[in-house]
Amino acid sequence: MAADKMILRCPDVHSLDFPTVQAVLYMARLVRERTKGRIEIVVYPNGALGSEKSVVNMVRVGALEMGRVSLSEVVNVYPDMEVLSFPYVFRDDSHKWKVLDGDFGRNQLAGLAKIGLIGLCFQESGYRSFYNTKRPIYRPSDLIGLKIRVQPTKIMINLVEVFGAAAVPIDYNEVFSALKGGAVDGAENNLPSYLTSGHYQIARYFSFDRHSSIPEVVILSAKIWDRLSRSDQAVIRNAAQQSVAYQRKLWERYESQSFRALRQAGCQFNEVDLTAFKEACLPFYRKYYPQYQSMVDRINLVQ
Ligand code: GTR
Repeated sequence: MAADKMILRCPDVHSLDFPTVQAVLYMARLVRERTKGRIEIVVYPNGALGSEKSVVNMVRVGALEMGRVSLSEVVNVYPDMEVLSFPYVFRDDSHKWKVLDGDFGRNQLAGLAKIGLIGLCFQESGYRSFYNTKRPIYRPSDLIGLKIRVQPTKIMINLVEVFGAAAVPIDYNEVFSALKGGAVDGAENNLPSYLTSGHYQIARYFSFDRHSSIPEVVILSAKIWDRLSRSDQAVIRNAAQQSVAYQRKLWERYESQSFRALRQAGCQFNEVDLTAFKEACLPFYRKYYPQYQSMVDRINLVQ
């Protein structure tokens, strides 16, 4: 038994109670049961195994078996997926999940094989909005002069610059001290991350512009995958698939609990002029259209 036991380590930058982590734990339970303990997925929360960038690289070369990362980190090595991180690319949640669960999303995950990754599933990550230490943001021009931390990707840098702020790419685990020390004035993320990272303690203004909804991705090393039997591969795929609905439900609850906690903590929330934000994205789309127009059209066609 011990001889063919396999441990699949799966790091996550979030804490144990976060929906991304809980969903992988759920998946781990299913895999353990269905392989009678032969395959064990072990979760490493709180960024214990390094930045998302290094996780993606390690999983690609097989130095690490799995990872739960933001799609933003994957597009750094697989730009084909960039379109899913475009601003306002989804009409609403239902459109987003039709795209991700449908042919489009399935093909995107399958494409990851080209870079040595098995894309197991997407996860919900809500909407990213701006928060900062200085003032409420109502329209993009309110961002002018602010230094905003972004995920280290071309897309996020371009987007924040199009809105008029200065983009400062840094790894997630360094943002708290960058905010505290004043190296950045703000950042952008979903409500649960704003809460659990502690950023809300320093950046008190959260403005709901909901510019992007960048899915999370669960990846597994193709090098490890090739060593698994077909039936073990099927067990893992099915468990990942089953964890998706579970994670989405957890997300919904966790997001509203986070909102309540943040309001109680005295953070200031405001809605924005959405039309102004969407209009400000036109130069962004003009820049990326030559490469991505057909993909954007395919996403728009999903009903
Ligand atoms: C969160 C995401 C993390 C990380 C973080 C970031 O929403 O869940 O995986 O990518 O954003 O901004 O770096």
